Amino acid sequence: MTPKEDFLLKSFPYGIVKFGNFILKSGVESPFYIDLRSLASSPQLLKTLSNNLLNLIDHVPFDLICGVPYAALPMGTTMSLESGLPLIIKRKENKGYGTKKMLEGIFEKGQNCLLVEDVITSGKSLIETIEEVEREGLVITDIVVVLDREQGGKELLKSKGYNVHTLFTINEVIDTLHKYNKLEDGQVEKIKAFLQSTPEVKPTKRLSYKEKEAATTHSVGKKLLQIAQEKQSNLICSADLTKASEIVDLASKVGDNIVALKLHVDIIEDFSLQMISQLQELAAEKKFLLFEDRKFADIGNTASLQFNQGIHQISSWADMITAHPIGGEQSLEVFKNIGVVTIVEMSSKGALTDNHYVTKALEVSENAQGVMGVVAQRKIASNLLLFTPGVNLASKNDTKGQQYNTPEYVFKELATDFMIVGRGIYQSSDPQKIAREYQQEGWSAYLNSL
Ligand code: 5BU
Repeated sequence: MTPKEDFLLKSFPYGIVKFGNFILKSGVESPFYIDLRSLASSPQLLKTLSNNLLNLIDHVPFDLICGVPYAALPMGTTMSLESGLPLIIKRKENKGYGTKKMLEGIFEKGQNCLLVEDVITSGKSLIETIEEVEREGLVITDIVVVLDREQGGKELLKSKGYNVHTLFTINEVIDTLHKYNKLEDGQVEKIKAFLQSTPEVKPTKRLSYKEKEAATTHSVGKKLLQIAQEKQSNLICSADLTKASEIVDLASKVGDNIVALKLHVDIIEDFSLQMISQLQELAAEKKFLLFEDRKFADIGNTASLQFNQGIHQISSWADMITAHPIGGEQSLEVFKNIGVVTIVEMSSKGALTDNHYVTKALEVSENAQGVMGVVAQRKIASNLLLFTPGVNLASKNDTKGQQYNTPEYVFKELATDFMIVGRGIYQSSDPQKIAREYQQEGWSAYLNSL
């Protein structure tokens, strides 16, 4: 057994490779997930690993070590202790107060900093980190990485002039685990097939609304897609106004440009079913759906009561509703004869919807009857429709944590199907005109993304 094999076998019980279905940051579904954070639970393994990493770059001169948070922080720290070279700490986010520094520790502009990373996949997130460190005046020439998922990252960085030194490749890991009976033949075949067929950077062709309409079995999903094509719009206006008359007025102004009007009925001071009748008339005349953004989040029985009873009588008029999948599949199946859109990821800063939550939330949403789509801020590997709020042409954020993207970004980069715009429209002095602008922007961004 080679020392590398010995290291892998000793690390395996710490759960560094997990098998199942995982959604990666890019939205790609992977049959395995690498997580090296637990290695810190074995000081001996961490030390061995860090010395192996130092050996990989023993010919490279550098002044500082910086581990990319979080997985590589203990590795960087151990490398610093073993080599005697100083460490700097990179923040994941700017604190927003105090010195607002991205890097903590003592360094001088022009010093050469070795970056330490746990896994390299497409290389895109590493490039972002490099840019952040370089912005502080440090020089980066070399990056040392524990595991290469062999999906183009190393080549991408090389093309930008960086040397990437990797300790293991994913194929080496899989082969070693297989050789020592930690993985069955079937699992190995599945993983190898995935590695060969689905490079992370492979652009996935996005389906047109017409193709999606043919593929979807959800009647409300079909209807929404038909309206989108007919009106050449993928715009949902969020009418977050507190007076019934203002909402009806807004709906009459933007109705021609939207596919759905999104409401928060619980913020309306003078809510009445009469207001709803007025909106329904406008919806029929101007062809849009009524979308209640109620964000149900309780056990099925309570959610059912909130949906069917109370003064809002949501089930009697809404075409679509939003719900959190946090209560599990059955809690979502109480919404009958309606389009359910689940929230798998939120747009607000610091939202708890991390990768793990998104993976599980998507799984619940796909399995639950009646779900037509999801709300997220990322590309999703799913046949469900994707709805993206947090869109604004003029702002980047608000003062309460909202974060905005442009229509171009959400259609091109996230391959969303529908964008949701609130204040960008209803706070404008001319909502009709601005809604037309969002409609045109959204539609051309969609066409360009095909
Ligand atoms: P804005 O005014 O464009 O920021 O409004 C966005 C709307 O979308 C608002 O009604 C939010 O409640 C809603 N929203 C969101 O902004 N971000 C999310 O992640 C989810 C909903 Br879920």
